[in-house]
Amino acid sequence: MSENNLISSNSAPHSDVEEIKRRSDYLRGSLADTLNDNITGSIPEDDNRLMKFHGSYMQDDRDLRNERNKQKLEPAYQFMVRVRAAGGVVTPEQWLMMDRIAQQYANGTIRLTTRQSFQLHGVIKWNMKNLIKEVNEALLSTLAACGDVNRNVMCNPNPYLSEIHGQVHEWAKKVSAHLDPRTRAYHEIWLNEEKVVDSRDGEKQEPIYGPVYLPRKFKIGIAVPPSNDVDVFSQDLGFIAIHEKDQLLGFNVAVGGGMGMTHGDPQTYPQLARVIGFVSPEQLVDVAEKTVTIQRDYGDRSVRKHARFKYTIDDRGIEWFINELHQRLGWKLEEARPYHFDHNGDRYGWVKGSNGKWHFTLFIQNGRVKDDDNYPLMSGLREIAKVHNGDFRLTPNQNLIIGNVSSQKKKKIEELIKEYGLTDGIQYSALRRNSMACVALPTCGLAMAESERYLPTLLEKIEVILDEAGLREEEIVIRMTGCPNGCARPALAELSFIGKAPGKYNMYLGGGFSGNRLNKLYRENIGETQILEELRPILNRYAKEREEGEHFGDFVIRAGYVKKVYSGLDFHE
Ligand code: SRM
Ligand code: SF4
Repeated sequence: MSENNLISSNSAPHSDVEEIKRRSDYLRGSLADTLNDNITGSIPEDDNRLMKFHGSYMQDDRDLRNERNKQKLEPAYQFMVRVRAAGGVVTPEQWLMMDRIAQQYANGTIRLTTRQSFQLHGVIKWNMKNLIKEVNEALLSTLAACGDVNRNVMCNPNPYLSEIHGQVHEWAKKVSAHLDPRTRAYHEIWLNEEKVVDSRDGEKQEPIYGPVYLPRKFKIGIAVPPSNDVDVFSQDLGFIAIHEKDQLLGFNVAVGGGMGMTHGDPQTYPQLARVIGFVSPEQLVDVAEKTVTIQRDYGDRSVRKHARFKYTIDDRGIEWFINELHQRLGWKLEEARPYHFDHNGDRYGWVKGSNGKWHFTLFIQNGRVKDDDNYPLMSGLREIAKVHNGDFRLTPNQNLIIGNVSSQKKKKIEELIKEYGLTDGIQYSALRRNSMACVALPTCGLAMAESERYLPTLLEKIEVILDEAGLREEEIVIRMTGCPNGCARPALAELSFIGKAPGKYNMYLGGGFSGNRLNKLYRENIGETQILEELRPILNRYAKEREEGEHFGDFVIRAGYVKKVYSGLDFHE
């Protein structure tokens, strides 16, 4: 790789983070030493930046922040750890390991994320090394779960088309492994590996990323139509599997999606990925690598807010990108093939896959796996993992599939589901079954408002309106985030709430039911009373005036509440 390739085409001074990465010697920094420092539970800012590449963030418990401040104590520092597996597929043994380390080193809960990973919260610095070692011993990893690299590769966990899913999942794993950072820093710091590589040999250390990695995070997801559960249009690079009669033909390629924005800054916006062509399965890894290198070389390294791939594409134009990609590949993408998405949510309960195995999709409210007095979810899953010999699949909607259950084991697993009262969400409204909320308070340092802890309460109140209107079984996609970074992909929901300040949200309407259209701001900075006042007449009108099969997101556009948005460039207009 030439040195030129590693330098952003942007001539503005690079951000501080670029300097930290460059100085870090391929993500080593002084992490090994600061982890051993017994004086404070925190780590310095430079190391915290690098820590993200190793899959962890330093946080503090925001519920305790003011009180500790008053008492002149340092914040209650703790770490969030993200554990990833391409497509979110893990074995029962890996599930049991996650369960054990959640109890031993974290806050006793597991968070299933919107990118099919696990998160643990509340880990203290001195437990980090053991935790990461145990994750790796179970053949999972935290490397590149965060940071300016390719993140967890998402893949449709579809139990309906198990043959195709199996094949597509294999490709997701290949893309993921190909784009893993190659630095041995991770193994040295966490797994006590001796440093043997000469750090000056950049080609060996990071053949794809180079010494400064990417300008920003990069995300890849693979959808298997008719399900768009991975929200393929929200990905930096999305692949849409094209299949015919259980035969995988290849993938359409979509580029330049993303969700993050900043309130009040029209230079930032959510964007939909655009489909640019078709490739065969064997060409997939090459396309992913070349796309990543284009973003490595042309992404903005001076302004981090503007450093995502969607801005590189929007600034230079999609034609520029296609030409650059063709040049680097040395061959051309074929014309995109027809496909159709029906929905981006999960389908719950038992289903028999085409491989004869059974799959049960459980509803997990906002992805939080824990034991409550009247809902022992975590214990139930632990007991299932002890007898299960198939897999567990984390869905992109924060739910969980007990996958590949053999006919012999089905009865036992059904008994355990019943014994622990585990639910496919049937007793809830279809709105709740199609809901997602990001983590937000108390752990997320960027949260402006509650999300995971508040959405269930808001849903109860909206459900009263739904019941009155006869809409309880109407599937409506609702998402909430505590800030505009968009971790629950709110810009793609038919109805969404994005935190503005404590107790205040911006309300958006009009996203496409299959995740193919952005929503639009409807009301700004409103609290619960106004949210319910605004929603009641809209839902009542929807109940009375909707056409056969018309989704809520389409109705609010037809009824004139908001305009259609198919490009992020129109999001703020
Ligand atoms: Fe996210 C940052 C949680 C999926 C866009 N995200 C964060 C941090 C790490 C906060 C921070 O930087 O201090 C959050 C940790 C909170 C906590 O306490 O756990 C956080 N993001 C999450 C998760 C756990 C939300 C969830 O409830 O599931 C998801 C973990 C995914 C994973 O397993 O890898 C998560 N984040 C997403 C998604 C959705 C997706 O990837 O499909 C997005 C929008 C898609 C995109 O990237 O465009 C997303 N997170 C962001 C951003 C905005 C990036 C940008 O373009 O500006 C930030 C802020 C940042 O990076 O500076 C962020
Ligand atoms: Fe935190 Fe904002 Fe992401 Fe929610 S959307 S987890 S508040 S960064």
